[in-house]
Amino acid sequence: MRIYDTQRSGNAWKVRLLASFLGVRLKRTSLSIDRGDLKTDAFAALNALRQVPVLQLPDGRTLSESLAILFYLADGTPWWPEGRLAQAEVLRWLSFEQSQHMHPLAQLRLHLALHPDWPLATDLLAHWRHQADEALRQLEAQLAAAGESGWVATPSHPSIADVALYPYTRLAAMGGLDTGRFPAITHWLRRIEALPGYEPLFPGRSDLTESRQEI
Ligand SMILES: N[C@@H](CCC(=O)N[C@@H](CS)C(=O)NCC(=O)O)C(=O)O
Repeated sequence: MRIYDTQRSGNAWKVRLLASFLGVRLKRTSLSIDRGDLKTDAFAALNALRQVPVLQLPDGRTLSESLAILFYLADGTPWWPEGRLAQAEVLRWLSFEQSQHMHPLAQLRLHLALHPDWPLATDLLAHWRHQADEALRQLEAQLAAAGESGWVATPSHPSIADVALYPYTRLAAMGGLDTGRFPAITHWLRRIEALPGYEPLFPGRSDLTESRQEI
């Protein structure tokens, strides 16, 4: 299987991270938003929304949307729990990630760290900060309730909800948000990074996780 990504995409990092935890080798085609690679007709043929990540199956079919790809890779493994209620709980937190968490955190990182030159209304920044803080508070409360050994949506083995929520939480500081205020989040980030197979945003280069540049 092949992943189409960009080097700094948090949504694509979710997919590479899970593949790495599962020991699934993905071939990689890294595109560049700055170079305009996502605007080409060739890329639109892979994903009409012109967004990464895209997973290409060995027979050429493609799948977009990070959470759909996480499910595709995780089904039949411990990262997708058994039982209708446990699965629904994971879906609840995946929905939270897309509707409350990812957008404000990703936009703050994009505008404050990756493209500070892009024009932006200041009230939008304040709006995203408020939303991102609220999302982090919700995540903190959930992790505190889950206890030292619990995970976002599951009690004993991490699920794709942890993988989905990890990248933009880990990258929050680039958007001016201090996750050190949240002890349960801080503990959870460390536990994820200690799991066998953990792969940083820039593979083999943990020092570049908060890089503002493509390399
Ligand atoms: N809901 C999508 C969001 C994907 C997304 O926003 N991808 C960004 C990179 S992190 C992208 O391709 N941005 C380019 C654009 O929208 O023009 C997912 O979860 O995969």
